[in-house]
Amino acid sequence: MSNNKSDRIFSEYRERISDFVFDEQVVSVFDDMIQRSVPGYATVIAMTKVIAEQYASAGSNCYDLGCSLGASTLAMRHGIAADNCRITAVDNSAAMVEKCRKIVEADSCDVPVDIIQSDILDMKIENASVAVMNFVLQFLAPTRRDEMIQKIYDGTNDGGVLVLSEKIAYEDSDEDDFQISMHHNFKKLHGYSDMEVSQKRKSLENVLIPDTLKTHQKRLSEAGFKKSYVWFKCFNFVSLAAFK
Ligand code: GEK
Repeated sequence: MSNNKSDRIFSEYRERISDFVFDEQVVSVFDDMIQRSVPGYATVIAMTKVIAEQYASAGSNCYDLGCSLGASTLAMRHGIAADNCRITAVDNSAAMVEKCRKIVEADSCDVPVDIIQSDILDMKIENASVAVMNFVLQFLAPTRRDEMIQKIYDGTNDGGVLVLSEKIAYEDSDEDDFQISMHHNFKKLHGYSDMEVSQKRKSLENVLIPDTLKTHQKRLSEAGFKKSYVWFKCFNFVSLAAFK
C-alpha cells in the first residue's frame, strides 16, 4: 500500500509560513515528498535491509525510530534472516502511525512488528541488535540529541549496529553553500519550484537543525560506540553505521 499523491503543499504563495509539522496533509503526500526531497532516500532504505540482514541477531529487537510510514521497518522486516527477532517502529505523529499501521498490516512477513505512537525520547530500548534512525535525529531539539544516542547505545547489545541517516551542515561555508545549492537543484529537477523550495526551507528553519558530520561522530563516540563509518553520502545527506 503506497501513497502516490504528489506533494504540492508549498506550491501556493503564503503570507505567513508556520513551522513544519507531520500532520495529515503531510502524511497524505509523504512518499512523494521524501523521495523528491532527500537525495538517495531509496538507496538508504534499500541498504537498511542489507545492514539488517547482516546484524540482526536471533532473539533480539530491532528498532525503527521515527518510522513515518514504515519504509525502514519493511526494509528490515524483509532483510532479517535471524530467528525470533521483533521490530518496534515508533513515531510521535498520530497521522503517521495510523497510516503506517495500515501499510504494515498489508505486508506479509513472519517477523512481528509493533507500531507505537510515542516520542522516541520516551521509548525504552533494550536487547537491540539493529537500531535505525533514518532522517529523524535532525528533528530533535539539539539539547536532547546526546541523550537519544546514549539511550540507543545503552539498549544495544555488543556487536549491534545503529544506522543513523541525517541531513548535515558543513563547517566550511563555501562547501555548505555548494551542498545546499545542489540539494535545491535536486529538488528543482524533481519538479519543485523555487517558491516551493524556499517556503519549505522557511517552514523547516526552526524544526530541522542539521549538525555537522564531526558533531555526529563525536556524539556517537562519546556515547560509547567504538566505530562509526559513513557508508552513504550524497550532497548534504549522510548515513552512518555505528558499532557497539
Ligand atoms: C523513513 N525514518 O521513511 N519522536 C518520534 N518521532 C519523531 C520525533 C520524535 N521526537 N520527531 C520527529 N519524529 C523515515 C523518515 S521523517 C524524515 C523519517 C523527514 C518523526 C516525524 O513524525 C516523522 O514521521 C519522522 O520523524 C521524520 O525512513 O520527513 O525528513
